[in-house]
This record gives sequence, structure tokens and C-alpha cells, in this order.
Amino acid sequence: MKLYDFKMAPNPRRVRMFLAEKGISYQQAGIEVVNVDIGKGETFSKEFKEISPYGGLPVLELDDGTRISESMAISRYFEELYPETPLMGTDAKSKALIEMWNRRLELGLYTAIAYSFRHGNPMWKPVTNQVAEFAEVSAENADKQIHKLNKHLAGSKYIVGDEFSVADITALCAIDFAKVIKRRIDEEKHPHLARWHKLVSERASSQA
Ligand SMILES: N[C@@H](CCC(=O)N[C@@H](CS)C(=O)NCC(=O)O)C(=O)O
Repeated sequence: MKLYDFKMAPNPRRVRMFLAEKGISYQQAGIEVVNVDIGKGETFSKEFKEISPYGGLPVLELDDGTRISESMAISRYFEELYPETPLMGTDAKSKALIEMWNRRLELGLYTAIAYSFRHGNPMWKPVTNQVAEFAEVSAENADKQIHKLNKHLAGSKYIVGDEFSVADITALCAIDFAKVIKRRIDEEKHPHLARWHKLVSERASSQA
């Protein structure tokens, strides 16, 4: 199978971290990586649009030609194939809570950062009707989400209780991506987020 990937982008990083946490070797799983350089505009090409009509990386192409895009759908695929080291919960409650946080983080934090980047950075001009005010409002929304997450982490070791999960992967990839809109963790303002960030960044998978 093929994994369409780009090292610097947050959603492909989520899948790489997921695979690393599960200890899945690309060689054993038969995964060939195809690099698609977003910086060079390769995702805007006609060829890539055929591979990913709804846009975006990552895409997993199975040997029968099926293409799975959406980082969480790809992660789900591997969670089902390799249930050891579960990252999406083990019972009704943990599965629901992980899904709840994962969706919150995607729809709230990640989306605010992504909109601010898309509407505020010149690299997106050829493919986005940029609205500068929307970039600003989205950055403010990202700040609010970061503030809320810091409060949540005051009472929780990981995003969901004492177990590392895919919700931590989503949060880490979103928080690190926030540097594109010049947001970095301020230890004074967000001590709980800083504590969690250090904890999850120390995991080998964060380098995947
Ligand atoms: N919801 C999708 C988002 C996919 C997405 O926006 N990917 C970005 C990289 S992080 C991308 O490929 N951007 C380039 C483009 O849209 O042309 C997912 O979770 O996979």
C-alpha cells in the first residue's frame, strides 16, 4: 500500500505518530511512502486532485486501489488491523471520551489554526479567496481554544485521563502546527499545557 505523506504537515504527522505508537514497521506492513510537497504546490496539481478529490494529505492507497483519506479514517484502519496498543479506547466510555476530545480538538483548535494559516499566508493565495479579517478572528479563536485546553489539562495527565490516546496525537500536532500562525506555548500563561506538551513530546513517536 502507499501512504501519501508530507513531513512538515500536521495531518500526515498524526498518521505517522499513530503508526509509531503502535510499533508498526512500514516494511512489515508493506507501506511505501509517496512524498507530496505542499510547499511546492504539489497538492494543487490535477494528478493529486485525482488521488484526493476532497483535497489534502494524508491518503492511504490500499493494494486493491481503494483510497482512504482523512487522517482519522486512516488511523481507524490501522487500529482495526493492529488492535494491540489501543489508541482509540478499549470500552464504551473510553472510546466515547477519546472521540469527543478528538473531535473537539479537530473542529475547534486545529480548524482555527488552519483557517488562520490559509487566510493569512500568501502561499494559499492561488487556491483560497483569502479574507484577512477571517485570518485574524481564527487566530483569536485558536487562542481561546489553547486557553481552554490549558484549563482542561490542569486536571488531567493526558487529554483523556491517565492514558495516552489518539486525542493526544491530534492535540500535539495541532499545537506544534500553531507556529505557522506564530503561536507558541507560553509557560507562564499556560503551565498545564506546557507540562503536557513536554510529556508527549518526549515520546519517540513525536519524532515520526
Ligand atoms: N481533515 C483532513 C485534513 C487534510 C488536510 O487539510 N491536509 C493538509 C495537510 S495537513 C493538506 O494536504 N493541505 C494541502 C492542500 O489542501 O492542498 C485530515 O484529517 O486528513
